[in-house]
Amino acid sequence: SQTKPSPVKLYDFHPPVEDFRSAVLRGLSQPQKTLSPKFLYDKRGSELFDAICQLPEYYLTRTEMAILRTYAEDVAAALDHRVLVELGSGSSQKIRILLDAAPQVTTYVGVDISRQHLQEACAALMQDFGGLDAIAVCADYTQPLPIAAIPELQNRPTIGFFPGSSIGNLEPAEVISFLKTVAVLGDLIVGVDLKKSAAILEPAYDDAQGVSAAFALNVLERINRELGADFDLTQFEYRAHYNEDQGRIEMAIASLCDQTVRLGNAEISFRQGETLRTEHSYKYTVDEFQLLAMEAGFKPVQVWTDENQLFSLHHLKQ
Ligand code: AVJ
Repeated sequence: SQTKPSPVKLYDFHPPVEDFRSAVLRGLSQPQKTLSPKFLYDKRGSELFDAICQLPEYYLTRTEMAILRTYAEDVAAALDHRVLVELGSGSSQKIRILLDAAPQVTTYVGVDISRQHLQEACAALMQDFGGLDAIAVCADYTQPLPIAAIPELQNRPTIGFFPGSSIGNLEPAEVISFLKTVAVLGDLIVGVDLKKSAAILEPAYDDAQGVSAAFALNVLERINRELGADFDLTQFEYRAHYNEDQGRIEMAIASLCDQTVRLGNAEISFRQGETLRTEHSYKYTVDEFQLLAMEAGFKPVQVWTDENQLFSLHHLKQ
């Protein structure tokens, strides 16, 4: 059957792409070698992350979806007639649960730095939800949203949707500044992973099939391919440890020997056992996250969780 291409309106703010080479060189020159988690998501990395979301050990995605389905009516009521603004438009499945339950929502705005993925997601939503206007905003949502330049967001009540515990990659102090930045959206629905035992957390981040390890180690392959480095992947291993004091999973790549890696003209040395940090994934109790939200000026009004208290979905108001 012929389908007409949906006219997706695009506001393109041309988010600057940080120079991968300089970011990697800078990160690998620090005493604690560090890479930003955003570099994990090249094409292969995004595929591996999708695979992580299907793992039996990775409870986050399926639990958040179950919460959305269970409390769809309540969440739909929280959306009211607002313009629904999704920060990071990767979770089409989740937004669909919300839109199914909230036919009164007539405008969806997806904000993402990946232009093509975003436009495709918006087009698909317009095809599947009759009467829905889906607007693509290509921008970095960690930076102040230029809402003055988006007529659909002006003089209309909005609500931000930030699922998946993506907020867990931020340090707690960064969470506060991030929430202050997105406060222009008014209300917020945020998915946050809950604190729980290391016996559940560690396998979720270091699964039996080795997908989490492949996801982290893929960044070394990316550096080899894109920056002409010579990381020998057999000489590194992935580690995920729950730091209970800090309330975070610490993900890193450890060097299995003393070695020197060439990166273009630079040389990077690793001692045996030295780590390269790839991610922190923070976990919060409901109270801890509500306190952070209050420090950013939000009023926590509602929280939905699953019966096993694995995951939380917060409704924050201005
Ligand atoms: C995308 C940040 C929510 O921390 O659970 C999953 C990333 N890394 N397994 C998480 C991740 C390894 C994920 N977030």
